Amino acid sequence: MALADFQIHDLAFRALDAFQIEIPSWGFANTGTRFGKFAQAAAAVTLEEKFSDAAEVNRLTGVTPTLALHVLWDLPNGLGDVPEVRALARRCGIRSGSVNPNLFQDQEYKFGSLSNPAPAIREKALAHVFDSIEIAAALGSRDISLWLADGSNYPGTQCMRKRIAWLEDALRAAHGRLKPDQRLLIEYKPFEPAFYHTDIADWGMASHLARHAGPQACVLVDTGHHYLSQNIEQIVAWLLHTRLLGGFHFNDRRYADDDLTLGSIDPYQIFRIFHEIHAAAADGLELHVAYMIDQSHNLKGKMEAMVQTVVAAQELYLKAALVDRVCLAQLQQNCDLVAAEELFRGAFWRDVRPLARAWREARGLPADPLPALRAGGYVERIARQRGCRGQTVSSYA
Ligand code: PSV
Ligand code: MN
Repeated sequence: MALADFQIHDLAFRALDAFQIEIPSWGFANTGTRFGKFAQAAAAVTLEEKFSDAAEVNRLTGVTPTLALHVLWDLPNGLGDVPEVRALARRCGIRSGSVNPNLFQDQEYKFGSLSNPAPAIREKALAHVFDSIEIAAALGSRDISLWLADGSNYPGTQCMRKRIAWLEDALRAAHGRLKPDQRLLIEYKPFEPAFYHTDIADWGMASHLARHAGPQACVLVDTGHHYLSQNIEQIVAWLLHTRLLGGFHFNDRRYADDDLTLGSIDPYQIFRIFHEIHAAAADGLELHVAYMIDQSHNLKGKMEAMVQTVVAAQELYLKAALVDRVCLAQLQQNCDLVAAEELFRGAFWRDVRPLARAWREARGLPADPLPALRAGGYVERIARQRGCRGQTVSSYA
């Protein structure tokens, strides 16, 4: 028997109350590709501007209370910047979110950071991770999101096994510095900037390193960090099963790590990922999944792209929450393929926008955040105040 309307309403409100997503400070800054960067007048340069933009997104959507920080870009003086970040967070009503060490920009990291053959460079990289853990602790941030650009460009130029061992040692040492409530999220990526081998190339390698590091380490899935046609929801199912799913960096792509807005190319994939998570929760798994956005809005307006992303994430999460799981389990058990698939796809095709609007109104939020952003004049105001300063950050995201 299909779910009754009142059950759907109830399920939807519970799902939306539970859903929050973190926005990245770098999503508001000017970015581009290696071929060029197009500066936007409204782009944020200072951390104060990034916090202000994040606060506006949260005011409109109500589900983005935290801002992910990249240490080198946002706290160039490390711990010394913590008081300012704390003050900004207080003033803007936005908490500091995950802390991202930066082990890919310094010249020394040309041949790697934690898996560089030179012990002194490995030590420098590890010291930066230790500092990042301290920064996170001082800011009250639970998660340290670690992505390494380490790898090599040509066969035979590096010993992959030695590099595994160096990574194991470093991540275990980093784990030893975590406070009891902190987590180390290990992000994988198959290629770029390294084009022959990447030291943490997939979820299996990340899982091994997390297990080796210790119980507070887990895996971070960036949806853009997979080969084309890879079954990401199956990876998610495995990480759920092995209790290693720490969180997501959401974005969409057509070709590689394109960093397009979530759901712009393949919303069904995000729905399928959320379905695995809802199903695991329904089966009683205790989950601590951090949902984060990691996008680079090179052409779209930063604020619009961010609000659009948050709304898309909410809607896809909601669609997946409304899968009739009891019925689906029965159909799966009976191998009733077409009926199971139709039920599943039916949930994806459901128009959940009226439910999302009703929830926002009930929570005192604008029913439609994107038109509300356009009507509010925030973007025009910051564009006037900030002007095109042409400053950019790394094009990797
Ligand atoms: C690397 O492509 C990545 O996904 C990592 O998460 C970085 O921290 C982020 O992008 C920075 O742009
Ligand atoms: Mn990422």
